[in-house]
Amino acid sequence: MTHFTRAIVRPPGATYADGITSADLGAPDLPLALEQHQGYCAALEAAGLTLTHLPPEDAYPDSTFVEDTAVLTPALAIISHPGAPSRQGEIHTVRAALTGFYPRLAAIEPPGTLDGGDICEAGDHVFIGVTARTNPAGAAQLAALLQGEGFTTSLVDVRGSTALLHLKTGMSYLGDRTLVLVDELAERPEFAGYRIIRVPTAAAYAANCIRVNDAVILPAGYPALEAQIAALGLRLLPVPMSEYQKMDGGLSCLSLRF
Ligand code: CIR
Repeated sequence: MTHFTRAIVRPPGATYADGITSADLGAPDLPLALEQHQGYCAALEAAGLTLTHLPPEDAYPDSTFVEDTAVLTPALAIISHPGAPSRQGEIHTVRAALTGFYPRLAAIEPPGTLDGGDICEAGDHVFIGVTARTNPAGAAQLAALLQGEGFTTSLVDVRGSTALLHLKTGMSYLGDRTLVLVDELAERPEFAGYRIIRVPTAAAYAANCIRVNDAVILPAGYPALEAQIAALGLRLLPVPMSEYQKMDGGLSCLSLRF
């Protein structure tokens, strides 16, 4: 498992409630979202990371979801071309921040589109989701770049799903060939041979969690999943995420970890 030392984060801005959402959970409360963002940052720091805080960008209501703007490997940063036109301008400040850490950068180019939330790194293998946001051309460009960095890749086409905005909306990799999967993904042949922690539909939001060094950061309020993760010997760092769930945001998408 990659040892992470850093993460890039960006708090939601004043226009946060204008972002894209399909969740029917009401408008987000910005002060509470900012408080939850601080809790999320504290969890990343508790897992050992040093944070780079980008300033809010009100021109891009969804720009707090920085994970969608890049795919990071140990030696190469790949800037995405987000699938939602309203999000494509988010990449510029992220690229500028990554330039300070990565001597080598690449980019997904149109007509390819790709959101980082569709990319699930599982050790030397990377699952690339094909969704409404990541098209086959973007997936193919990323696969070629990752193969050049020594990764194997496979595509997971979830365009038939109404519940999964991104592939990682429904899955996470915890290390040691262990995946957290929502019911809908649990039987897919792409994941045969992995140890699977299956998350029932009622707890589906928690399937998007992140392994960071010896810890797992996961949405607060899912005790059954916490118990299964604790049984793996991993430290639990639960964080409240309600104001991000309202905007279709998974926990992973609030940071770029490297
Ligand atoms: C969007 O629809 O693009 C944002 N409202 C949510 C993006 C969440 N990203 C993620 O889970 N990787």
